[in-house]
This record gives sequence, C-alpha cells and structure tokens, in this order.
Amino acid sequence: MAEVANDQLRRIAVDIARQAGELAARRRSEGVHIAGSKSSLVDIVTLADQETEAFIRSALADVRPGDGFYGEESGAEVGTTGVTWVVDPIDGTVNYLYGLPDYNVSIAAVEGDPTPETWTALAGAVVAPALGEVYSAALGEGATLNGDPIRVTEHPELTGALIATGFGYDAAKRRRQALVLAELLLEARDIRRGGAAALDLCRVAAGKLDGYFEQGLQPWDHAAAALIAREAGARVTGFDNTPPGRLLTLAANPRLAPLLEAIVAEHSTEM
Ligand code: LIP
Repeated sequence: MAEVANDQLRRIAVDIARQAGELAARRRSEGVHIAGSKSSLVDIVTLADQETEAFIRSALADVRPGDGFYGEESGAEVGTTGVTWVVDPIDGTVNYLYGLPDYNVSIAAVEGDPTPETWTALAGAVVAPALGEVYSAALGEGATLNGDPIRVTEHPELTGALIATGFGYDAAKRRRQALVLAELLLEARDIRRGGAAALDLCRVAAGKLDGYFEQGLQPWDHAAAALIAREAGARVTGFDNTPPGRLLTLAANPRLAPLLEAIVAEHSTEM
C-alpha cells in the first residue's frame, strides 16, 4: 500500500517539476535578471529562482494541501500530514545564469522532520529542461530516466573511475576542497565538475559517472537525487555511514563508495 502512495507522490513531483522546468526555461530565454546576491558574488539569486519556487509551492498546495514545504528561496513550513516537499527551484544556478544546459528543478517528498539527518525520502524528481531529461524514483520502486530503468556502474576501484565533485561559494573552503581534488586526480580516470549537485547524483544513478562527492551542500541540493541514486543501486552517504549532508554527500556503487570516502576523509579538513 505504501508503495502505491510513494508512486503517487513521484507522479506529482514529476508533473510539477516538468511544468516548473518549462517556466524556468522560458524565463531563461527571456533573459535572466539578477535579483540580488546572497553569501558571495557568485552565489546569485535570480528572479527565475524565486518565481519558479513560488509556482511549485502553489501547485503542491493545490494537490497536497496540508503537506509541509522546505524550499531554497522561502525556507521551511511544517505541514500536518507528515509529508514535506523539499524543493530546489533551480539547481545549477550559475549554469542557468550563463546559459549552460546543466540546470534542473529538484522536488522531493520526505516523511518526518525536514532535516536530512532524520527524514525518509519517499519520492523524488529531477527535471533538466535544457537536456530533455526527467529522472525520478519512489522508495522501493527503482529509478528511471525518461521512464527507462537506470542502474549505477559496477566499477570497483578509484583507478579508472570517472568522479564528479563540486565546490562551495566560499574561497577559504575551496582551498581545502582543492587539496582533496589534487589527491583524487592522481587516482581517478578523470574528474567532472558539472555545477549542479542533483544532476551529478542522477548521473551516478544512470551510470554516466562512477561516483560523486561534495562538501557543503544544502538539503534541497540532494533531497530528490539522493533517493534516485539509492534506488538505482548507489550507496549515498556522509562520513562513517551517516546520512548525506553538509559535511559530505557521496554516491557510488557499494564497492567504490568506501574507497572514495577514504580519500576524501584522508585529505579533507571539514570532518
Ligand atoms: C549548486 C550545487 C553545486 C555546488 C554549487 C551550488 P545551486 O547549487 O548544485 O553542486 O557545487 O556550489 O551549491 O546554488 O546552484 O542551487
């Protein structure tokens, strides 16, 4: 019975993320207006971010009145149903600003308190309108890309692995993150830095990457895509088998994940 409910939540997430993706793409084609800046010059807020989140919030309230909402641009609102929607209206904001296609709308339905340490993700959708890609999953139901089942790679070691990562907006943090990258470059096949955490996680799920890790993510960056990756066979974790979060979000197949975590832990100062 729960799986039916999870798939209904997945369908809602996909439907609204598709519509929000169309809105974001339309606004992009009309020109992006920077509405202001947040933590640093490169951490920009766009009008499209705010408009897209307002659309998603209203559409969810129509179909799921009483659910909670936790969005990048408007903060958290506790609901009465036990389900909270965790939303990144435009993940890959800098890509979006520069007209690069790697941006997405990420919507997850979680059960429990809206904190990644304790919630259970029930369903998620990641829609990349400029790429024509719709990733989705429901807990216990597997993960798909454009309706086709997806699965992680079986690559068992760092040597020869294609690994993605990302960096925070803060220069001091980037200096430390570069130390990890320097060590990883000596081992991996190559590195990719796509600029959108949710797409990186979905690409691990689809076998387009062997692994991904990043430190400093926000809950909405990984809420939906972590479920998609897990349902595709990835181990998605923080340090020492804790849930993914700000200290570390890492995804890879179960043999590669501990090897990737070890090199990050060995060279990271953000334990
Ligand atoms: C982005 C993440 C990306 C990270 C960027 C930024 P945003 O989210 O998706 O992985 O490296 O620093 O946090 O700000 O575009 O929603």
